[in-house]
Amino acid sequence: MTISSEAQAVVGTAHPLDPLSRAEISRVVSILKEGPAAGESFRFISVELREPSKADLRGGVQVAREADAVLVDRAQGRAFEAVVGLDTGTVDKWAQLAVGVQPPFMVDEFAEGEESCRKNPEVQAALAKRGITDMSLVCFEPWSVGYFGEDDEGRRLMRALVFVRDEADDSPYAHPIENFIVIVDLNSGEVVKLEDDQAIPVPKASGNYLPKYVGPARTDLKPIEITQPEGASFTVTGNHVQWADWSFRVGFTPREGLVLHQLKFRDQGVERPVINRASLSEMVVPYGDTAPVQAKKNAFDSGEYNIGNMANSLTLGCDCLGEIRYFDGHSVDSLGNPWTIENAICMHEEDDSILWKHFDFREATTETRRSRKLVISFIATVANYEYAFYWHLFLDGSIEFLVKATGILSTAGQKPGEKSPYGQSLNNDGLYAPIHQHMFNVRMDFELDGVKNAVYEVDMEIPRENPTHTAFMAVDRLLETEKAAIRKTDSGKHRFWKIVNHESRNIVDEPVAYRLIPTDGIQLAAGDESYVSKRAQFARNNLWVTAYDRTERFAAGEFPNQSTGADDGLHIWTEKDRNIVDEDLVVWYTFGMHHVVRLEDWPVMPRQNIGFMLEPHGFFNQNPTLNLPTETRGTNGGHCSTGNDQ
Ligand code: ABN
Ligand code: CU
Repeated sequence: MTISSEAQAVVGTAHPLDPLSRAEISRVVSILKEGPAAGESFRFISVELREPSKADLRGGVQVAREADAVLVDRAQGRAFEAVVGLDTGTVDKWAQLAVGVQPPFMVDEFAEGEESCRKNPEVQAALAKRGITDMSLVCFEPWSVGYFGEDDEGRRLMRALVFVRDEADDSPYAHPIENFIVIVDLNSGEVVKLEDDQAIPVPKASGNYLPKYVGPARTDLKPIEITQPEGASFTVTGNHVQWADWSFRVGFTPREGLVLHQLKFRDQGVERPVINRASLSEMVVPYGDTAPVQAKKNAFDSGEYNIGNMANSLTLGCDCLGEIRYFDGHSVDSLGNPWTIENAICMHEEDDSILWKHFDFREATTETRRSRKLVISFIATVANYEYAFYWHLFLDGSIEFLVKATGILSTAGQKPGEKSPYGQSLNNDGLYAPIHQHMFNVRMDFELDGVKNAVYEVDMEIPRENPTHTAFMAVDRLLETEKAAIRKTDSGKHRFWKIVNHESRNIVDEPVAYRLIPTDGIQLAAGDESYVSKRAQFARNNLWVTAYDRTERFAAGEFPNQSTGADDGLHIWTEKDRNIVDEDLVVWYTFGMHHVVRLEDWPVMPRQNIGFMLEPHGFFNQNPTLNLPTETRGTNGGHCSTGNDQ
């Protein structure tokens, strides 16, 4: 029997990497409210596990259970960071952050900010002038104000994009009210500014996708049922998962959502560490359109909104199919109440076609082995878009990180008859969707066969001596320091990167390695002089490698909301140019989707896949999957080995 993580925490048996339980979150909140956060004006941004140091974890000592908390005092308009000891019941750190540091939005602020706009008489009057009077149908979409060189006077600001619906479940994104922006101070609820410029007609045509608008569903698709009569092949003990040769711990944070800890592969009976910690570290979605409202759209969906808090409760047969194991995500609302996203993470096995095959044409024998993957995923809704994040673990030691982008385009209005060069017209009624990019950064604390690793860039080269004109080779170049390891993809050179352990050698006396296959390795299109590029420097390049520092967690820095980009993030840390050869290092990969919108993305976007692969590259001495069973439940007598004695 497995017991819930909450029960474990209460009886004091939580693993040091288990996320805080609801009971622990409540305890942290009480300790803070009885201490420095006593005033009514304090609001909670996040309460999460303060992960123990690697040294403590490795030392196997009894590790103190600690929490990191971030708060805002609305009265002072200042943010605070706290460290709370759960065993001691003490506030071990209480620090006021610099003026202007704005932690991510709290979920409650979305509704509060929208309400502030809706009830504001000036906003109502301005909308009435545009012929819009039913405020219940108006949507104020709570974007962060970002940073565009203006002095925000330390205020916590929301920049609401405005849409209007025909009825409650009409899609608002079909009806943008262009050139109309409301800026709200989220601490005071005050409307600070109304940008009410050139009115253009609100596009009227609907963009609905609900069954009631679409009509009867097709009936020709027969059911597909996934059954595992003997159950799933994984075992789950608390947050620890063992599946085939893989083992890991499942984590969840408000900022990152799903986290994988201590990912290991059992090779010939030996547990070999691969990655100590892996998660989505940041995202940015900059728009390329220069129209006044559009040019300021650049959402840092992790750092501005805490994408883990946006996780959906997943449902069987819709989000995930098969023999599912769910994990809940625990967070906190702004008043300090523990809040559970049930079934925030889903885990299941999927068939994955063939893994390997050979037909011996001389002997007329065939050997085929099926591939399967373990899928560990969560799906976040960040206002208009959905992002489904998947870690796929394969039997041969490969790992895939996959993002499916779906949901609804962020739209704009243009004068009827006009066609913006910066976007795709979606109808003939003034609706268009500007070009943009979805940029992701994944942080991977590699520990390939141990803590000390190094990274090589591998390019295809044509040797100068090439008498046959057919020569090409793969050439390794060691990336020695952090600055040298700031790299871009180069498909012309078939570039990839290799993470190695020089101390651990394979059968041919080469360092064992994993390679990072840099698919979707695009770079930020916005110019270096733009504000968004200065804030999202992680997205100017694809590869970054840093010497491990537990405080360096997020690619655009700890608090990117309203930040200038001048103080924190990968571009600042790598200025130190630390040695990264045979060190404890962290690999950061930036990839993305250059979203040239198409008509088919409307009114709801069929998923677009974006991601990258990590593959063993001399990590094993040969294909590690020769021991896969030949038996299947297929129609050929249940064997994928024909003509051979079994
Ligand atoms: N998709 C950008 C966004 C995220 C959260 C809230 C508003 C807008
Ligand atoms: Cu897009």
